[in-house]
Order: sequence, then structure tokens, then C-alpha cells
Amino acid sequence: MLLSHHSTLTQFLIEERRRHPTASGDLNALILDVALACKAIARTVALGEIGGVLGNQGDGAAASVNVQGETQKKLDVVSNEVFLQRTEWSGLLAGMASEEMELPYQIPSQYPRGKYLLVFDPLDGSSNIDVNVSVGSIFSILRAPADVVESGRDVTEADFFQPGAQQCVAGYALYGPTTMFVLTVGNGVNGFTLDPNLGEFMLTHPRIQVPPDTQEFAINASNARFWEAPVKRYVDECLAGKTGARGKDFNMRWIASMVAEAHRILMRGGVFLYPRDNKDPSKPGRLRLLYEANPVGLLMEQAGGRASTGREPMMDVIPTSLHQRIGLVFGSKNEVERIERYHREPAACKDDANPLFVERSLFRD
Ligand code: AFP
Repeated sequence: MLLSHHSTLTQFLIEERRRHPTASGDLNALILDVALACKAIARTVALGEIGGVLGNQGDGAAASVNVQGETQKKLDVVSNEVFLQRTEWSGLLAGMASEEMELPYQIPSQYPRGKYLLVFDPLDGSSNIDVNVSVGSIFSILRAPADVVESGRDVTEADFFQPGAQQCVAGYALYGPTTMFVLTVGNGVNGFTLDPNLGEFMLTHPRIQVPPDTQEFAINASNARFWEAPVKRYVDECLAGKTGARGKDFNMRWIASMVAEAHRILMRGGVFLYPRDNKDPSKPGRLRLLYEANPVGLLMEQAGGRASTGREPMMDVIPTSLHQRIGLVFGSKNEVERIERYHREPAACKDDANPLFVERSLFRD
């Protein structure tokens, strides 16, 4: 087929920008630089062992560990380098932060500095990379504080401590059977599929909406013994299916690659839970706020879904550290609101013998 009827990412961004006549085009240029980084990572991921990039980082001795205390894959490091290399020169950034770097990244002195901050997880789900399961890159663009832009000073961690609602742009690339780029610039969510022959992301999924209800939940059930009561209640009710309080059967998924889970939920609904649990008191959740929960959370909210800590809207959380972890629930709005309601309700009565107290919701909804 010679002519594609799909818009390119560039065309989409230019048409979006017409909604902001005073826009300089800087944000569009930055998004396209990020998209190029994702295309480069897609190509490297697709090569796999042929490219010699599988396995753990480190010279065969003890695998290196990132700031998270997690084993670093070669592709984690390669992907991080690609993000830096494809964006640092642009004059659009005041600084960057990444899952793979302990401290904020300062733009090298040979490049001009700009007004945006780029925050990213260069390769999420990388524990799956050696077994050829879909992985992704997640990114978020914030405005740098005015004094950073005016003075050109180095960025500090505190410059990134902005609530998710203040993100200008959020998105992910999914390296799956097809490579996709899913993006919000604050006016809904749009999905683009990479045409490898053109090397272009083509608009294939305009104005994505998350169905408000679902019968599919995603959680790592091996952590069940560490869950807090509201999460136990929610999952138990899903497992009880037709015979229980929900009156309908549920399906369960767990890919251990959040980008893949998020994409499935954007496409057909569902709910994802990696809640705060009692597994490791030093880690109030596994996922990181700035470059995982916030960008995915904004996408969900922009697509009519909801993102929460279980106790409060994710977009309201004020970060307190660069690599802060947080409990995360997102997906179909009515399902997330149910989970939040369970967190608000008083703790279950200890007297399980009395069915009246055990069944807190007297009405089957
Ligand atoms: P990795 O990047 O270390 O594979 O972690 C992936 C992730 O951050 C997220 O994408 C998954 O949903 C979650 O962790 C999987 O966690 P479990 O390995 O505990 O299932």
C-alpha cells in the first residue's frame, strides 16, 4: 500500500500546537527527540542476543546494581545512554532524571540549557528482556523552575519534586509485537505505531479511552500475605466472582512489565495494583513515583481512567525524593474508585464469626 492514511507523530504534534498559538515549538521538538530515542531503543531491543545486549551489566563478575538496588541489565544502561545522547544537545532541557542515575543529570557545558526537565525509566520491565517479553520506556516532561531557566544553574533533586498534575507531557514506548508510542500533551491520549519501513510513528489509536468498568485485574499475587486489608478484600471479591459480592467473574493478568499492563488497560480496560504492602517497610510500594507512577497515572487520567495510591489521587502527591517508591493503583475509573472506597472504610471487624460485620457492603452493587 503506497499511501498511508495515518498522520505521522510530527503532523499530529504540529496540528496539536495550533491549539496554542503562542507555543514556541520547543515542546514538540523535545517530544520528537524522545521519540527518536525510543526508535533507537526499539531497534536495539529487537536485535536481542544478535546485538550482544542481553544479560546483566558488568564484565561477567557480579552483575552491577542500580541506585534501586536492582540488578542492572546491559539494556538498562544502553537505553539510558540513548535517552541522554538523543536529548542533551537540544538546548531544550535544564536537566534530566532517570531510574538508572542516582543524581540528576546536568546538561554538559557545551550545550545550551532550556526550560524543561525530562524524567524517564529508560527500560521498564527489563527483568523480562532475557525471556523476550514486551518491555517499554516511560517518560515525563516537567517545566523547570523559573530560577533554573533564568540563571542556567545546575538542577537539584528538589527541582523535580512537582506533583503529577504539573506534567506537561507523559508517555511511553512499548517494545512488543509492534513498537508503539503512547502520548498525552494534556489533551487526551493518542497512540502511534512504528512503521519500520518509514521509520515513523503513525497515528493508529486516536483519542484512547479507558472503559470505566472491567472484569480483569493485574496484581503480583505472590505478595498476598503482605497486602493491607482493603487490597485483600478487593482481590478476594474478584476471586469469589459470580458467587461473591461482585456478582461477576474476573480474569487475572500479571506480565511484570508495567508498560505492557498499562497498554492493555488503555486498550480494553482493567485495573493494575502494585499497592503499598508490608513486605519491606523501607519500600512503601515497588514502583517509582516520578518516572513510573506519575507518567502512567497522567495517561490513565487523560484517557478517562483513574490513578491512585489507594488513599489519594496519584496526581496530587508531592514528591519528596527523586527515586521515591509509592503504592500504585490505576485503570478503569469505577474499579479504582471502589478500591479507594475500601481504603476509606473502617478496618474489618475482628469478629469474623458475625457475618453481619464481615459483609461491610450490605448492598450488592
Ligand atoms: P523491572 O524493570 O526490574 O523488571 O521491574 C518492572 C516493574 O517495575 C514494573 O514494570 C512491573 O509491573 C513490576 O516491576 C514487576 O514487579 P514484580 O517483579 O515484583 O512482579
